[in-house]
Amino acid sequence: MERGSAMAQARIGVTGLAVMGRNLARNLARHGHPVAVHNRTTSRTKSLVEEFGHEGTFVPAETPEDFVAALERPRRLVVMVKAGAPTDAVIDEFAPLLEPGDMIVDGGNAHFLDTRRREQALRERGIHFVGTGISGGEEGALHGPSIMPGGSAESYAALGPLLEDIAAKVDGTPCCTHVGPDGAGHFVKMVHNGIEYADMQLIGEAYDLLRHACGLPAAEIAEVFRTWNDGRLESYLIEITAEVLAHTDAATGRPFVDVVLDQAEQKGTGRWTVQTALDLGVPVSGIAEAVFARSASGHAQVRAAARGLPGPAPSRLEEAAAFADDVEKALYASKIVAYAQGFHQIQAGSAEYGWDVDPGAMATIWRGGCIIRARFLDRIRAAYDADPALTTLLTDDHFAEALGDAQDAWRKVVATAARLGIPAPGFSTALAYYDSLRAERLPAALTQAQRDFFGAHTYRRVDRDGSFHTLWGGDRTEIPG
Ligand code: NBP
Repeated sequence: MERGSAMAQARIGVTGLAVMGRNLARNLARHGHPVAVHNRTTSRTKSLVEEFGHEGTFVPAETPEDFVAALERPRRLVVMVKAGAPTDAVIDEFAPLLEPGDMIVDGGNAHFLDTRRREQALRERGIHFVGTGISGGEEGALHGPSIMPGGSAESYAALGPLLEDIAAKVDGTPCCTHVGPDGAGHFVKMVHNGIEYADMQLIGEAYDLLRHACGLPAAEIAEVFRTWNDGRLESYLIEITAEVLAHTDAATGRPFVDVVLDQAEQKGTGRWTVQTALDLGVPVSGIAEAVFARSASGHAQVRAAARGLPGPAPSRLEEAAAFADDVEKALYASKIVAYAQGFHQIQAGSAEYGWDVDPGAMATIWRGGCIIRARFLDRIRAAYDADPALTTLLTDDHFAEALGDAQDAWRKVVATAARLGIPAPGFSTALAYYDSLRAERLPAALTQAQRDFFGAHTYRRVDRDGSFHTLWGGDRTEIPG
């Protein structure tokens, strides 16, 4: 008898039953998929089955051997443990128990280069390794996340239907699709998180400007965000911003936002996005500013040392309602830039690693389940539907028109922030990126000339092919480079 065939009763298994794994297993069970459950510390497995056993068919396993034996073939084994060394430890533990054709699905937040390494090692043993981005936090895992699986097409054929079944749905379309081979899923999830950083930073700046340029109280700004959420900015992040700003701290009676320490933390996926973008040479300045803004907020000592530095005399804008409209436009325009940069990075990563990622499909699966879910993503999908080879989202008809409409307000907001001494790095860098791409000529020409001057790095000319060097230390004649 084949190993495990007598006991194989689960369609899929989840090992690692902390918040994410537990909820993912429940989601699978609720959708009628018998699910084997396992955790290094057995008490988590027991409590899951005790508390939620009535929700579906759970097959608890105490040992890795029992867990693997409980899975029907080809085995689908989902790993939901801490990213990094724990994921390698779990793979090393389970891989020897598997057979060719089986699948290990890593649903943790792995770095895509780790996923590439693991996929290659397991492929040599005939095991499919499916690095899968999962977004939406613990609520998403339970009620329907956005799922970004990488790996082989063969593994997606066996796994995709289950994942699509438990993913969020928008207009009946699952927020899950095969992203591409090896690290593609985790790469796209990483950029998703980077975009999330940028989106949150822009929202933070919008709030800060309304608060300090106009002097609006938090509760009134909550109303502004509620109104925005009825329009083109409709999104989960705008919605929760209104909720947070309307919330009063029970202990002090103050706006909740005023009692939270203003030092943002990060788990690292934003930083990975920027590091990877640097390697790929893609300017994701909106994401980078967002990551740096969080870093700057956390440097309490440096901030304390600099606090007394001079700034402009305090003043307030009189026309709060008109300025709020300008901020809405600046926010929409800056958001277009942040997404354009993120999608540029996805296309660059896809080209570098040969993944053939479909950007329109990524916009489609981010419409629900994940933190950046938004009406806006329908627009991005439409842009790629209209032109699958679109070079930059900025030139899509809808976005180009929105940027054009916004630009006066956008410039006014950035200028106002500078004049009043209110930091708005996200709005500013987005506008600078927009103007950089629009520019007929960039000072990069001067940069290149300087590089040739001090390092003989050569330059190309606007009027002739080839590369050239000027003899700066000599008679300044030009020679071929
Ligand atoms: P954690 O990231 O807190 O990891 C805890 C789990 O890892 C427990 O099941 C723990 O087992 C297990 N584990 C560790 Br730690 N070391 C292990 C080892 N050497 N061998 C076996 N198991 C080990 O759990 P989480 O917050 O549920 O997240 C799971 C994954 O999902 C992570 O990669 C995370 O980045 C990702 N993710 C999380 C979220 C979120 O909102 N939390 C969202 C999206 C993705 P134990 O019980 O025996 O200690």
